[in-house]
Amino acid sequence: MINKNLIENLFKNDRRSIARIISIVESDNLLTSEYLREIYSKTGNAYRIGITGPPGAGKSTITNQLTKYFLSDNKKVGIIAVDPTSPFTGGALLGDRVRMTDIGTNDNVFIRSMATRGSLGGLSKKAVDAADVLDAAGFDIIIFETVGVGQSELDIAQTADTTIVVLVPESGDSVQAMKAGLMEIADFFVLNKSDRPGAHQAFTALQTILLIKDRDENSWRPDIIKTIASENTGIEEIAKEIERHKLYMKDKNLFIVKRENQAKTRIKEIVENKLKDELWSETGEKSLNTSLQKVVLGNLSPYHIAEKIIQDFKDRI
Ligand SMILES: Nc1nc2c(ncn2[C@@H]2O[C@H](COP(=O)(O)OP(=O)(O)O)[C@@H](O)[C@H]2O)c(=O)[nH]1
Ligand SMILES: [Mg+2]
Repeated sequence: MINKNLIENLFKNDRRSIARIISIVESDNLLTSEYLREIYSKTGNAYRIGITGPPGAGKSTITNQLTKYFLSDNKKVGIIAVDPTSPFTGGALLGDRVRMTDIGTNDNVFIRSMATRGSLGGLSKKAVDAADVLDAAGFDIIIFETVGVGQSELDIAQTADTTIVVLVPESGDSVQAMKAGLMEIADFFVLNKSDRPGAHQAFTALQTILLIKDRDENSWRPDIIKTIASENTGIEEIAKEIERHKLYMKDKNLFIVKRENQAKTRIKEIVENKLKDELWSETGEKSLNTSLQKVVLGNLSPYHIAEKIIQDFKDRI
């Protein structure tokens, strides 16, 4: 059963209710769909920014500074930090938390860390669900901070309206990023740690890679913003580039298309998850287990068993 009071308080931006509903969304699948259905009409107003890149590139520092910038513009900011590379739960982002304490105590900021518990795929879904909760609670901006290493982080980044890829001057970083698929998802790049040696060469190398990419005259061209996040240098430029990208999308009617694509991906994921859950609910799992011996002894092929399980499933629904 959902708690209507909790939802009423969520709409009033009550912090405890926000935290409570995000916890429910993180842990309980059945209640999740009920809560998300109930709050959905209040979502869609927050602008979603994805910040991704290799560990240590300065994503948390940028998130922190950018949040301060938005706060000075009277915006409410929700932050969802996802770090599946860390084996710890909750405490995974302790370092980030310490650094974020100055914004963490602000009433107009809500920070949620999500570490990996079980599957990575589930993590991106939960992060997006949590973003809906923050959206419904009235946050103007939602920042996803994710480590750019695996498919799941790419998924999360793609649910953002503007995706920023953070790189640093370390040799080969841009080549690595290209391999990891980060180049494809970046609406623009931030070359952080521009105080480090090699910053200029890294900038030129990245520029060259971007030039090679085939784009027609009218399409959006990802820019590169140089920053020294730890000194708050270049943060305003990031905010302006986000705004420029947002206006470009609205201008070309791409914003709606982007949101439609996000909805499509999400609906597909929900359908697939629900089907999977139903499929492997008791009977499916049982019929699988009873068939294993036949497969191992060579009597029946895995394809044969799979077809039978699918047929049984179809008969059941
Ligand atoms: N030299 C230098 N260090 C930075 C800069 N930005 C962040 N750092 C430092 O780099 C380290 C990693 O930053 P963090 O924001 O935690 O990176 P994340 O793992 O991408 O979130 C921290 O010690 C930061 O203080 C910068 O522009 N220049
Ligand atoms: Mg971080």
